[in-house]
Amino acid sequence: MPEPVTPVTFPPAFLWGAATSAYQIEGAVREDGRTPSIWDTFSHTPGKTAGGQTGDVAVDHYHRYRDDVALMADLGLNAYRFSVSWSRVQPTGRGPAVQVGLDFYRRLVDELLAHGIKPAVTLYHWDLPQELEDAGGWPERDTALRFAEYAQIVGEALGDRVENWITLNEPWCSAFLGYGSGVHAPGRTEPAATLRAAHHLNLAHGLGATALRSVMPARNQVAVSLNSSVVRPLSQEPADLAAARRIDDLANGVFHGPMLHGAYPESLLAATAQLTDWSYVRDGDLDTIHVPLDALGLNYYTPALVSAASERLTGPRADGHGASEHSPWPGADDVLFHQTPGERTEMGWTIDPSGLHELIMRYTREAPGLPLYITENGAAYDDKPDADGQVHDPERIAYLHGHLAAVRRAITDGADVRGYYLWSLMDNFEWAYGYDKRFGAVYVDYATLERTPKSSARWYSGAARTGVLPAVETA
Ligand code: IFM
Repeated sequence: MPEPVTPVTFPPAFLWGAATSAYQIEGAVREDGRTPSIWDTFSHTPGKTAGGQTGDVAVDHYHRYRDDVALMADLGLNAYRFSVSWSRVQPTGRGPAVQVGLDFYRRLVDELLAHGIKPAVTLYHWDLPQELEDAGGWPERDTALRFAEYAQIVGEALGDRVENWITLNEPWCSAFLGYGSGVHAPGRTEPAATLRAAHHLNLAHGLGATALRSVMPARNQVAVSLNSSVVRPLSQEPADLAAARRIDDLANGVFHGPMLHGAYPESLLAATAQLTDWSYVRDGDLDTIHVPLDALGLNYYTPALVSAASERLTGPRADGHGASEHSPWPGADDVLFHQTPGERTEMGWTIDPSGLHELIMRYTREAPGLPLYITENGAAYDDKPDADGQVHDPERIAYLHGHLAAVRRAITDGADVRGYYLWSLMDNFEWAYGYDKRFGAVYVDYATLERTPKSSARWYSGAARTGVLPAVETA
């Protein structure tokens, strides 16, 4: 159903934010005691990222954070979601914190608050300290225990001034792309380790949430951000429905099962039984993971369309998660991914705001009463400045309008969505794709690091200032 084009008005307390993550924007990777994370190692390994690009400098936010906060304030944003670099505050992933590392985040938070911008801190956005990967990484239980210690350190440092907390960002990517297809750091391709990693990420979430609460004021909200997929079957044939169910378990149920319901889906355990016996799920783990949440973060870009294949598939999948000979979907070697029809962004991802509405309504049913935030949504385009130095990105404006209208429609339909964080505030390091995929509302000239708000930033600013979506020009 096309989204409405007439004025769309949001509730007065709605958060209008933008999101980023540490490795994608900070740079300064060797400063103030920071040690390498798995993304430093991965991006410096030949052949792992486009053109060998790294986050060494990124957009130098570590030194330019004051300007970046001023930019957000100029745009009228009232919320900002960023992540903390674990390697900056606890360089070996264990032991005492480095105060100078924490001080950077204290200064950033103070700057945000001084400009009336509500910070939301993500503790883990994929950048595990390399020493912890050397000790086995997320497939090892100890990594979850280390995460709890780190969560407590950051909670103690910032809990007095930050109310909104997110334990993990998109644990699916950490586990399934990091240890399954290997297109993300640490680049391992081990199906059984993928599922072990998923469990220990879940455990880290539960332990981390509890650690945060032990040191923070009770008013603070603890959440997790899931890139839950909207998985659609190609047909209503039983085999295609079963294929969609399998991918739904691997994309969604593996995380929301234990987090929201205290159990892994039986169908997931059955489908992966050839690969793992799940014996690393110890007594008490599911209770730990099933810690009550104060909110749920949903990240949405595009839906998935799948069908059953008549035979076992090998080689790259067209599932939108990068090219690898290794599937990120353990136990689903007979599921085919299809390109959904419609216009696509520069990532090749089909634009479908109805998927965001569907996702929000699903979690409204899956977690009744839990406030929801859209913690990421946005689009990459091949943006370039015009002769006048301005960057016009009408496609991004249309994307944002369509998706925000879908959010509003979900609110009308009974969903409790409290805020929206555009991905991303500014162009940045798009992981294995390097710097060519520009997701920012603010254009970054990578030669000078100069920031220029795109026309979408001004459009979004209008929405943030008024709570009403500005009209979209149609060609
Ligand atoms: O850039 C990423 C972000 O780090 C996590 N979610 C998806 C974005 C776009 O790919």
